[in-house]
Amino acid sequence: MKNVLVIGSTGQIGSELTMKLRKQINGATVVAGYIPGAEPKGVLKESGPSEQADVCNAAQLAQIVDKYRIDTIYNLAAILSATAEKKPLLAWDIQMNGLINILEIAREKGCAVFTPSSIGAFGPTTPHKSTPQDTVQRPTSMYGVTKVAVELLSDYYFHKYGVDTRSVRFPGLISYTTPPGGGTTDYAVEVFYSAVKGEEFVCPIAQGTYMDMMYMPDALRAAIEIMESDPSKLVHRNSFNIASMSFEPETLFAAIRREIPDLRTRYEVDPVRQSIADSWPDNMDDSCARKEWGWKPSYDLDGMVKDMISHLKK
Ligand code: VAH
Repeated sequence: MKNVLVIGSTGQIGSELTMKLRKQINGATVVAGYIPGAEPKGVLKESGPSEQADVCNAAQLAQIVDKYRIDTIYNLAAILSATAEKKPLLAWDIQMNGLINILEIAREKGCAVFTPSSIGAFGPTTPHKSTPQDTVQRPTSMYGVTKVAVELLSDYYFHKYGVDTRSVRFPGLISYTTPPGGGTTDYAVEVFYSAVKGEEFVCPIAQGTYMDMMYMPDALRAAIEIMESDPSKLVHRNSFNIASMSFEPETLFAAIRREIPDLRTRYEVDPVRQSIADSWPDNMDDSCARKEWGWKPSYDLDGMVKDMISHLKK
């Protein structure tokens, strides 16, 4: 990767991935793509080029790819699961019409493409424990429907046109830089802010609801390592299960209380997010990612909790 376009560069993943790519790849050009109203600010703006990049504007994307001779596109534009239930057509438009624009440009101009999938690509009939790499995918949320279609369309462009598409199924991502918006797993981020502010946290997800989660540094490393891996070793492409930890709210709260003992919590279950969470796996089997491109997480629950709290306290 030398010249990279990050679409959605001011979102939860994009804001940190853009900075990591700029630091990690010597001499790289990493273009921060954004939409009006979500312009890059501060170090994200000052540390490299940024361009308005609306996934639904193919001409605009093509012009950026030509201008910077982009060889890799990270497509991180998405409406997350809970918001997608409120705006299903917008989610379809961004996730699907946006993706076909990107894949057509990648086909014409020879770019590699990373469009993440998610645990949201599984549904109630998927095996919940040690969810296999290849299994039933009948999601019941619009977000999940788009993620299965993202996986299938990305594989189609690889098999039919040789476009170098690769991606991972992200667990719920936990970070302290840019809060997520409208996700089912967001509770696992929001509770940290309540804990450091000494506020009671009202949890929208019921006790006992297990979901795969991952600390952002591991997620960013996965997104880069898969794109830099040896393609001849890839049996799968879109998208690899990757896992690091699985917990239910009480387990997370207990880990936080080991650092902040007076954390107060109570439950007010949000039926929309709860039904989505119930349809998702408890934990994924990521043996294919480990075998085909050497995936290995480096943060466990306690390591993540300590690092999150130390950064948020600053
Ligand atoms: C969501 N954080 O909750 C996102 C993600 C795996 C969950 O897709 O919608």
